[in-house]
Amino acid sequence: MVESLVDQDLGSSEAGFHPHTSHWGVFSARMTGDRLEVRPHPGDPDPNEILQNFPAALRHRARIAQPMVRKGWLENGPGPDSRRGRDEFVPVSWETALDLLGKELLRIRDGAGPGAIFGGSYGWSSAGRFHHAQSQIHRFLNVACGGYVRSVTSYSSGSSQVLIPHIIGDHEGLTKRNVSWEQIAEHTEIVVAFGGMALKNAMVAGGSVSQHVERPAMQRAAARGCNFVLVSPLRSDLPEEAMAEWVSCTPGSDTALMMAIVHTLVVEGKHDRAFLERYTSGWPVFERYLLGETDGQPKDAAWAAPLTGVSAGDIVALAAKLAGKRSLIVVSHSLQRAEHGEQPVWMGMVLAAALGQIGLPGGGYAYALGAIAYYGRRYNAVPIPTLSQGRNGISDFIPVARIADMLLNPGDSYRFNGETRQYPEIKLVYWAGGNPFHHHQDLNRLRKAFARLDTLVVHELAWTATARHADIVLPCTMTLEREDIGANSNDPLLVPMHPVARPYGQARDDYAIFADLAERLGAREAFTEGRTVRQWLEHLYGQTQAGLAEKGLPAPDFNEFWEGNGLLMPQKPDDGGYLRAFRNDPDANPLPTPSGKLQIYSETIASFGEADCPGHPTWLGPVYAPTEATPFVLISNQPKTRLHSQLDFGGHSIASKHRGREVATMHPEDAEMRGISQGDIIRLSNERGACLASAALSDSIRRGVVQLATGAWYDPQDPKEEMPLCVHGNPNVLTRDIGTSALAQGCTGQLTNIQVERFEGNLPEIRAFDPPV
Ligand SMILES: Nc1nc2c(c(=O)[nH]1)N[C@H]1C(S)=C(S)[C@@H](COP(=O)(O)OP(=O)(O)OC[C@H]3O[C@@H](n4cnc5c(=O)[nH]c(N)nc54)[C@H](O)[C@@H]3O)O[C@H]1N2
Ligand SMILES: Nc1nc2c(c(=O)[nH]1)N[C@H]1C(S)=C(S)[C@@H](COP(=O)(O)OP(=O)(O)OC[C@H]3O[C@@H](n4cnc5c(=O)[nH]c(N)nc54)[C@H](O)[C@@H]3O)O[C@H]1N2
Ligand SMILES: [Mo]
Repeated sequence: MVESLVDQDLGSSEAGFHPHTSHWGVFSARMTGDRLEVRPHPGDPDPNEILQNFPAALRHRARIAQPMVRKGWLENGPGPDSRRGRDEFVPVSWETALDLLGKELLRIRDGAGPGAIFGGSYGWSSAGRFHHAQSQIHRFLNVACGGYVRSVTSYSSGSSQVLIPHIIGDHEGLTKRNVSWEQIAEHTEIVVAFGGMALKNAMVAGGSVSQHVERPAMQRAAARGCNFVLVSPLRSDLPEEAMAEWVSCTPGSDTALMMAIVHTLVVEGKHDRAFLERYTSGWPVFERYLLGETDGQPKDAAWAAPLTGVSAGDIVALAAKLAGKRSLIVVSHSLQRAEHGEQPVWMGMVLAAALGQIGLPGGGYAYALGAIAYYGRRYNAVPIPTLSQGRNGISDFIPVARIADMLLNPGDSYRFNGETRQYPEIKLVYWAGGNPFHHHQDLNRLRKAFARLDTLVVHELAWTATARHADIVLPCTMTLEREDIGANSNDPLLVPMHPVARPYGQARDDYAIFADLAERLGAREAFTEGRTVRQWLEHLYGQTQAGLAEKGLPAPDFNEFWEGNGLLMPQKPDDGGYLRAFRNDPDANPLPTPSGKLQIYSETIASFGEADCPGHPTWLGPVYAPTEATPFVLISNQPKTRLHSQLDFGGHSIASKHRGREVATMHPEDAEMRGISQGDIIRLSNERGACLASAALSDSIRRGVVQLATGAWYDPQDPKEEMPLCVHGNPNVLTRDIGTSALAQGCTGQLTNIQVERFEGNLPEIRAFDPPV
């Protein structure tokens, strides 16, 4: 299905257009005076509109023009300070900024030691294999500071990354080399997508993507007669092309729904006993639980109906539709980004195992398919360019979403993946390429955590709330202002990324900033290895070139690649990966789990003794049941018109707002009861905070649910207050900062409970995109 791109032109041959790429697709761009034009790759069957955030963003006033130091830090030096995020900034020269920061890094490195530096720096930054901010900052901290406390797992898949190795095996293999879109188009008879496969999400891929194939693949499958069933509180989680049946469920209830489907299969004798016997371990223990033999509660359709909001009849009918078919169970990342998020991921595997299709073409379990464009594709057969990060002298880490806990509770112990660990004492946090005021939960708590630091350093291209909370803000270039190589291990096109515009103001590349800082720490040569940016690109390209040569394929030299329209890399066959191999011969190809099989029961997890993640999938009760004070469940999912918070000031993102606010969707009947009309400004609140949004009414959302995408920049009405109102619509002022469970400690940002009312006051101004004083 992925057709050849060799003959396709990136559009760069037309006067002034330069090839480039992004998380949103390959494109070419042209600057005429101050006007930027962006054109998607002509070979992309379904280009992503997010690309259209670039033109207005490139020279927007939200960009950072020069280095800045927070006034309080400049006057009083490093130290805990509750003025962070409330203080003024003083513009300084690069020389001064780097001298101050160099001195501060030396003070920490040679005093408290690199174990007092948190360099996790989580975030998506921008595409490009060399100017990849995470690689740059980690390499710098390793080479020049002796290391840093890092973070493990991700906000995306914090609980599945810990769970899956215990029960299935390799997480990367499960998501990236398993059931493909090509297989679905050809073979699948029924797809049940828990949390959906929304095109808004599938259109994004970290690094680069040259073809958006999801829509045509679903269209082809549906035209062939494949049945799509969407289980979600939002109808838009599958595209129209899938012609899906919509099962509207209560948020956080999927585990119960899956259990009831399996219960129905078992009592009707329609589960695949031969598969369970041969390929899984622990089914008998789970079956006793399922049938109610261990706790007196059969997990049948009548039990699940009130929990899920799906009628018992519909559950039984869904089980009947699945039995005996080439079925595919999809569980989205979002389901595990909530309290007890391990359970639906585990139970999804059990459901797929009970249906017996795992390992067959187009069948089985495709965790996270459709969440990102690098899932469900073919893998490249040659390595893509990768910058070495060096060796980290510090072994300590935290699960990524525990950052505020760490800063607020140094020395406290916590559980993670069967271990009892201790939070380190951090003095300095260094961020490049991420936005914790986008990604983290309970932002008022995060502000308190950041107030504890001696120093917060941020490299940013724009005045995000994270930059506004920093002590030292260093302006960096945006991707269009530098040269790089774009690639993704699941996309065949290697892209020469030509610069399109000059750096904004005094902005510099992260690499150049780190090189000059490394000099102040006596490590310039070790950091740069004496290479210019162009020499690094040639060096990194050499990894792919060598891979091609090794396979006896044409391996153009760097200049030829650089002047060309993208290099097509060979890909591995669409072979179903390790699950297919396991199915074909489980003795020769056991899974990398303790039993070598799918673990329906895990002795290892049971031995950890965590009440919130027992040894087999368990219904742990509703977490997000409405209360009188907070009668709604808020879904804060990924935004359609941008990637996270990136370029929220771009044209496409701004156009999706109403009266300057982010739009929140709710059911017309819920709105009516509260006197809310389409376009009204509403106030969303709970015990942790409050924000404004603009109301959109739709019957494509379940009653009792409100949806507000992430990514509107945090905009406190009065930053001096302890719990300021965010006037723009950042849902993370509402979400709870708690781990999924003691097993995985994943992010739980997707769901929370809230109150909603019409906002009656004078509408406050949006200042998120104005540079600070
Ligand atoms: N409530 C809630 N919260 C969530 C989620 C949710 O579902 N609900 N989802 C979570 C998920 S899955 C994720 S992955 C996270 C995402 O969280 P992040 O990845 O932190 O979000 P981004 O907005 O992509 O942040 C990237 C930042 O890097 C900057 N940047 C871009 N290019 C460069 C560069 O070259 N150099 C430097 N120094 N900076 C650059 C951008 O301006 C931007 O501010 O959010 C999580 N947060
Ligand atoms: N346009 C765009 N695309 C993106 C991103 C972006 O920021 N913008 N971010 C990318 C990243 S980093 C990631 S990790 C992926 C994230 O991929 P996901 O986590 O899968 O994406 P979300 O949009 O957060 O959630 C998908 C849907 O799950 C549904 N949902 C929420 N809770 C429940 C529940 O309890 N049960 C059921 N059945 N459904 C539920 C919501 O309706 C939501 O629309 O997306 C990627 N794609
Ligand atoms: Mo993510």
